[in-house]
Amino acid sequence: MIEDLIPKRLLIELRTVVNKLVDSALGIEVHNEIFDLERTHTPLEPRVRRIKTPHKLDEIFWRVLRHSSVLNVLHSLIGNNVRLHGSKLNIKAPRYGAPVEWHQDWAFYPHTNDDILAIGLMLDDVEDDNGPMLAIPGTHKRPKVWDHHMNGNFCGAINLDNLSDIDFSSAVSCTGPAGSCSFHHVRLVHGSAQNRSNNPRHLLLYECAAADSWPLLNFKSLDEFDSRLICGNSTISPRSNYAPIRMPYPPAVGQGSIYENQSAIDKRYFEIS
Ligand SMILES: O=C(O)CCC(=O)C(=O)O
Repeated sequence: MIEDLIPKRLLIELRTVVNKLVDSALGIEVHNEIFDLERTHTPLEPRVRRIKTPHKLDEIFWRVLRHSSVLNVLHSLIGNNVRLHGSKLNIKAPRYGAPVEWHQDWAFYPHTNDDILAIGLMLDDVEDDNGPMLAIPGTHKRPKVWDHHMNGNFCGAINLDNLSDIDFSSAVSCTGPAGSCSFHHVRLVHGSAQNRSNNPRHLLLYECAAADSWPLLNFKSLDEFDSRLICGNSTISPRSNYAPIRMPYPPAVGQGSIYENQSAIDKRYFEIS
């Protein structure tokens, strides 16, 4: 966690853009390319759970990511050559904002090496009662990808059946004032509970990979790939290191966002009310 990493003025500009995007969900009936919707969403009373790929929607998302304070941390953690894998803005509205079940990001997007992290930029003050991201320290160092399958299909959540080697009571919460950022390794076990407070929690997540870490899935074209370079240079010589891999196949019954993937699970850790 780094508190107050993003300057206040930039944060205010970012929030204005985010509010406009959220407002544009009025009239939307079902999940689409941009919006993932709460189960209780209606077109007239929109309830947006996620903006799916904000970096494709407004240049400000790139400007924030390339802010020198963010780049300095990226350089120190995964080097000078870094590519954006993806982005998302998870919105937990007051009282009903949905939980995210325990998972490792690595189960969704295995690469040739695991020099990959996610930045979680808090757009609101995050406290213990508005659904902070929770992480299980040290799990990224375990030589393991946990089982994220259920009834034969990928489900985007760690299968809790017969699970005895994760101590969920050791979870730490990523809290801090708006403008703070968490940086978590791609193999870290993490999740978050429903927002039961009266305060919103908007968390902007950027998935960042060392440029020589190539995805094992969904490669579209070299031009598209290189267009996501955040800093430094790209390479066509991927580096590989040993990290256990379990492919997310057969695909989830609920394809789409992590929330849609996890809708198929029959055992939950975090309660929904
Ligand atoms: O929004 C959160 O609290 C967790 C998000 C997350 O882990 C994800 O979307 O992959």
